[in-house]
Amino acid sequence: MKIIRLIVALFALTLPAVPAIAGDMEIHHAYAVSGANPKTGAAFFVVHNMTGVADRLLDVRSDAAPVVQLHVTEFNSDGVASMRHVEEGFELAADGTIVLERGGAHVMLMGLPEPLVDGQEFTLTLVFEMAGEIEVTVVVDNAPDSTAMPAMDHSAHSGDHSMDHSAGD
Ligand SMILES: [Cu+2]
Repeated sequence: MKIIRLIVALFALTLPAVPAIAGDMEIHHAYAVSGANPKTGAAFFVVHNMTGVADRLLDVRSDAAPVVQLHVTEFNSDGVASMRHVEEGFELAADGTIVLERGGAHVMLMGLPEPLVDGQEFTLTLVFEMAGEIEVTVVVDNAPDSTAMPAMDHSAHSGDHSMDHSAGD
């Protein structure tokens, strides 16, 4: 009984995250946050290329802001972050993935008339070289560790640095 309930609960959690599928290009975890400057915001999503054909995310458009650009976040040797407009877009291998996430690549929204508030929705149009235009609904979620971006399995990296101190004493 407990297991069935758990499955139902998991299914319910999964429902809002059903990926938008268009031409086998899957877009997951689309959400946005307000920037430190309230006239700016950033949007994130994950693209899985299931088309079997190499592609490129050329551009992203939206009516939500006057200026919408693909950005990467780069760190200099002093660890200072800066953002760069990626005019050439992001390469997407056949069966490849593009991850836009906090602290990394993102869609930059500039000149927002109003700050982005939780629950607000807007549409992004992703422009692919091969797959064409795909519209994605983005939900604003300003929570620091947004549930819109479920934890990916990065744990594999951290587990391997097992301490060797136990052998000596
Ligand atoms: Cu940016």
